[in-house]
Amino acid sequence: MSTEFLTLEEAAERLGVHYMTAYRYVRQGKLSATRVKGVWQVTPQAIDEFRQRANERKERPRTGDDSRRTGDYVNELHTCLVNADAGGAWGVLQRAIDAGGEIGDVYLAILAPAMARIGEEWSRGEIDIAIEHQATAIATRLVGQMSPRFVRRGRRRGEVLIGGPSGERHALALAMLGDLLRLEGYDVFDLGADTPANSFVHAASKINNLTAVGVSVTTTESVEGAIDVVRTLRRAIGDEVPVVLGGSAISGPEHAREIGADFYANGARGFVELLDSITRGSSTVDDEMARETDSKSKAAKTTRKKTPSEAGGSGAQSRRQSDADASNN
Ligand code: B12
Repeated sequence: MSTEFLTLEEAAERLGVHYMTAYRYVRQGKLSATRVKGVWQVTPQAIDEFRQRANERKERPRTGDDSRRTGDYVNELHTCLVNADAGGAWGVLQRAIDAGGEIGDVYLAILAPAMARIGEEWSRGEIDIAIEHQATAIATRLVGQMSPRFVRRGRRRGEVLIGGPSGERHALALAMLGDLLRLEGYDVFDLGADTPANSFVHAASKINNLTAVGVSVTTTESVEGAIDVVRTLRRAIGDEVPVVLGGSAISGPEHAREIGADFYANGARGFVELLDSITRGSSTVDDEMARETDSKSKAAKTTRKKTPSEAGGSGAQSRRQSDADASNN
């Protein structure tokens, strides 16, 4: 029986990571490989085992020490943000990264919960809006510093356009969402907040293989703007490209459908799962979502109008929200 071996470059390609990342996995003992005459050899089985362990890590509930630790980071970051201590805030994130946490969790389990707490304190009248603005300015700089770490080389999984409609001012959420999609190998075009409907069309028409358009709706004030974006996009580019709504002002799939969108995605990770199912079909998506994926690929050929029941795949999304995302919304 002959055993197929992959070079480390090929293994990196399969894992969708840079060669040096794959090399680090080998050095850390996370990816099994043997060195023969100076050349690393990796078996397909080792790749499968690596992926399986990575999935298990993702699914493992955050309990015990892990969650206590994450909670500490949130507390420390919150203190730095409300005290306008930008250096301290960066230090907290740096420590979380050095401790070997998943880079996506630095956003979803640390930065987003710290911001959510600031939002709650503002809404209860405990802190002045000036503190919230100052904290947001620092958080925006932190995201700018973190952003290059979310760039992934290797196979591209699709192109995604995201933005907030007119009246929507929550640009920070979009910046974080964009990075989280990049981390998964998507090319992201982020229009930022308060984008007129026609500008969504302009940007969409310039992207060759657009996988989906994501519209962020964080406050009820921007729901009208979202309706306008969906309507204008449909008129201009038909229904070939799925329009996905997300953000805390969208209550779920029904709400997204009322606005005219194809899907609702729950948080960044829900969006990634949905995009994955749109781009390649996935064994993890349930039947409902798989049907929707099928109808989407057909729609690309026939550009027929979708019925509301076909858009029901979004219901599946809401059941797959990660714990981390739950704390954001
Ligand atoms: C910073 C902030 C602001 C800043 C925004 C500046 C900026 N550059 O972004 C400023 C000061 C401008 C602001 C203004 C307002 N804000 Co404000 N703000 C916040 C705060 C504190 C943090 C937002 C943030 O970035 N969070 C981090 C991100 C990552 O979390 P997230 O927004 O939940 O995003 C996640 C998901 O929702 C999802 N998601 C988001 N967009 C999309 C899009 C798609 C397609 C998908 C799939 C997923 C998705 O993915 C993200 C990651 O998982 C939140 C508190 C909070 N809970 O977040 C309040 C909050 C959002 N704001 C709130 C309010 C009420 C307002 C104002 C109306 C206040 C006012 N009276 O003026 C205005 C509205 C302005 C407007 N028209 O948009 C409320 C919203 C309540 C609601 N749902 O209606 C919140 C929740 C505060 C609160 N607890 O009451 N705000």
